[in-house]
Amino acid sequence: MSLDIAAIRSQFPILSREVYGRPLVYLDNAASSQAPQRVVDAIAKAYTTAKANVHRGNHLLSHQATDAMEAGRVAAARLINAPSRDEIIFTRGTTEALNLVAATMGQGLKAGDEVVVSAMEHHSNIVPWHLLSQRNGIVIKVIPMLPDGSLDLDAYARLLSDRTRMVSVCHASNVLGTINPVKQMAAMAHKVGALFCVDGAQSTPHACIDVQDIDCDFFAFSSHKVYGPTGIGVLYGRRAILEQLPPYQGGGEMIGHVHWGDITWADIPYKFEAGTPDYIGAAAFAAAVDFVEELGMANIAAHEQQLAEYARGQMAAIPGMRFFGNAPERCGVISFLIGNAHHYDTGLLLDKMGIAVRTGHHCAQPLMDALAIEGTVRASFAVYNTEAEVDALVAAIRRIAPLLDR
Ligand code: 7TS
Repeated sequence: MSLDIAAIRSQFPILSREVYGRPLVYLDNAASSQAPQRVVDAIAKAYTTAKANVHRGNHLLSHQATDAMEAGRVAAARLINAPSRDEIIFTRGTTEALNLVAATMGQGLKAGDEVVVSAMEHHSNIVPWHLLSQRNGIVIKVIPMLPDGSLDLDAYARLLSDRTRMVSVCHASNVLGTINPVKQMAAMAHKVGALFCVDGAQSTPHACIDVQDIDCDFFAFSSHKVYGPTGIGVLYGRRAILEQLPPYQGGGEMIGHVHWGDITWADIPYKFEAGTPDYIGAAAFAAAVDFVEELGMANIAAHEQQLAEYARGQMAAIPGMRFFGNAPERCGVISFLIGNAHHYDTGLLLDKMGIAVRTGHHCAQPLMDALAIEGTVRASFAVYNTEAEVDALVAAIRRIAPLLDR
């Protein structure tokens, strides 16, 4: 099914705003996508009709707020085909979800145990493991990349051993766009008895996710990149593992009972949700899932893929254009430099022309080291982007290229 992009755009009032007197061309979706009106409405509805703490009030507003949040959990489970809502833990986002995994399963690791990550990880899938290595001496092993920006799976196979306890990799790279073969990689990890965690921050907005098919033990993503509100994200965890893990943080609602010297934990997922959650964010996320389901993720992915291919084709004709990320399987992320022009200068000039892209190391500094660059300019697409916006980007690059120190 081809999508009616004009009708979709009309659901995003922000897309008709201007910046510096020019129409906004928003191509920074890998950082944060925009939210459709129904998400904004869900937030407003919660604030105006049922703002009350969840799971702890015996009054109507609290019941309604609880039901709305739990509907968000059910929607999140559906989005990634989790077997049950109990395996969906609400977090602040992907970062907190990955910290939760490292902090809890890390308690069972000892010096010399190995955790495998990849060369293209976001800092949120590097630093929590680094912190753990400082605490208990685990060893971090890194899967290298091939020249096209895909992972070297032969090297991955060689890294795995009976010392490997965990493999944690991104499903899609936020810089290169590379989509990693996580199903195959999960099977390889499980063969040596390791757990497999997927950072799905960049895949969940652009691909049909099925955690049961991937057969991963953990899967993390952020609502704000999937047309949802900020401040809320998800960690999926396999039930048997979540039930064994210790809690992450302590506080209200994550307990069975608390008496001096005798504390028990709540059942999953609440064991991992200490304190008042972002119940309005969770409720509004259901509206984002509704938006995605109405369009169909396969249709969204097809539109973005087509747009990215069109953009690559148009941009490739610009003299001096350098692309980063040429793996055969990629999502709608294009990282580039114009000759040796600084990414920051390029982004600044594009911004003045109304085009929002991200510049810099994209929180993936080890990847920048591997590419021997400081940063890139990144254009990233969402379902509401159009060929006309790509044309605007290409025209703007052609216009600014002569002004840049290349
Ligand atoms: N993992 C990947 C692959 C990401 O791209 C990001 C955010 C995160 C984890 C962290 O997500 P958060 O919601 O907890 O912050 N990536 C980006 C980006 O590429 N530009 O801004 C944020």
